[in-house]
Amino acid sequence: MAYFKVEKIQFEGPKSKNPLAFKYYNPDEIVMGKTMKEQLRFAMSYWHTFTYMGTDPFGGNTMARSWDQTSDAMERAKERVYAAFEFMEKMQIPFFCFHDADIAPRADSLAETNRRLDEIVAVIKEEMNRTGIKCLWGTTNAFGDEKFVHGAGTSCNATVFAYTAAQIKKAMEITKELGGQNYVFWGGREGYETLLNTDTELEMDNLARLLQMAVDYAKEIGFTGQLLIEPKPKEPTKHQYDFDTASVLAFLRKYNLQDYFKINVEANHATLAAHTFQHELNQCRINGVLGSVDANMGDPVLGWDTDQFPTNLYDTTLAMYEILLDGGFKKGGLNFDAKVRRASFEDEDLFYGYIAGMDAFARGLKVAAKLIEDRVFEDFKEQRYASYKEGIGKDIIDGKVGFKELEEYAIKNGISHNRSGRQEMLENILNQYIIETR
Ligand code: XUL
Ligand code: CO
Repeated sequence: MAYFKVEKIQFEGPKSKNPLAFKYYNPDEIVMGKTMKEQLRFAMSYWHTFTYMGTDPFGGNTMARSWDQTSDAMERAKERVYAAFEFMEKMQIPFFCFHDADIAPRADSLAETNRRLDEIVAVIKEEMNRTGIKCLWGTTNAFGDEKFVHGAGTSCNATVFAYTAAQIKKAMEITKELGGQNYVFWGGREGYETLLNTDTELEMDNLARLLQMAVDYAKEIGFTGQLLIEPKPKEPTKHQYDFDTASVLAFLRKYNLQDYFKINVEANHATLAAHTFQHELNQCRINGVLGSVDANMGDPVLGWDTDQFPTNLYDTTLAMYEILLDGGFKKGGLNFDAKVRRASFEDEDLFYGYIAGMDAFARGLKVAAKLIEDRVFEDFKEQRYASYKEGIGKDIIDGKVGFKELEEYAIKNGISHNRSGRQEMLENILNQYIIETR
């Protein structure tokens, strides 16, 4: 049975007026030595695409999905699998990402919840075999349920810590079973509302203990996927421990976990941390921890996690610029952690959302590749930092001088002229590349 009336989305090129076609995403086109499909590694988020029904803090569902009409929860979960794979096939999306709670309904007991997961995982596996669609990453939802009211791994209640560990254990097992290429930790409730009741030291030590157990268990069961941490500064808690890339790196290094984790950068989380998306990717790249990306965007006039489909070409270009400079994705990819607006409640809107995001990143990829090929920023930067290539600058880099020698140098030579940073010129060149790149 088909759940969607829309036919398979095809590449028709930038002149096409067909809203149900790709204008820029041409899966087989080669960009920097790989096909667009291989460079972009698009993934569908199971939660926003197949479990979000349009609720917001002020109102209930607005979306009546054709795959969501059966009253039996397990039957509904199976229909969701079939609808999800039909959608990915029609969208030409090669990967999916999921939380345990997205694929199977929770039961009262953990044992029954796990049994249900196994039943649905078997159906997903069949669909994966039928379609060749793969799992980019799995994760656990240890934030939605009432038991996580004080946190999961950072809960003040040790039995909640134990429950969280059990839930992650199972989620990791099913991610392995599905051939997941990564496993993500987003600490939904790992943060605090007030320091008046919070032992931050114990909570952060416990979070590290939980992650160490995950590392050990991955090794034990032979899960070779990349472990990823997804930073976010706030929402749902006032302060999340995994605030941004820099604080996650400091955390990993403090607890000696830096060899086992990379980062899953989400665009809208960067915005909430008052960083640009490019900043977060850049920090990952220079620290060797660029793992994967949750592709979405926020709204500049709304200060919360709106999870919109990414359509800002500056952001997609500069994101792909950092990703290409990093040598492209290895195990990671671009997961659309994005949802259509509450008022875009028809099934067809899901297609428009994904087409918009995929086209924006395809365009971003091509522009970024051209910028790198032409060494637009590289040549400028090389010249800007040229004073470190010779003379005193080279001595600083080579560690040949200390304060005494530098004082001597400064007294004798003073400083050479500073040169303009040429920001506006570079911004205009960037515009030209975005408009003119073919
Ligand atoms: C929440 C968020 C999550 C994670 C996975 O803001 O981004 O969906 O990506 O738990
Ligand atoms: Co995310």
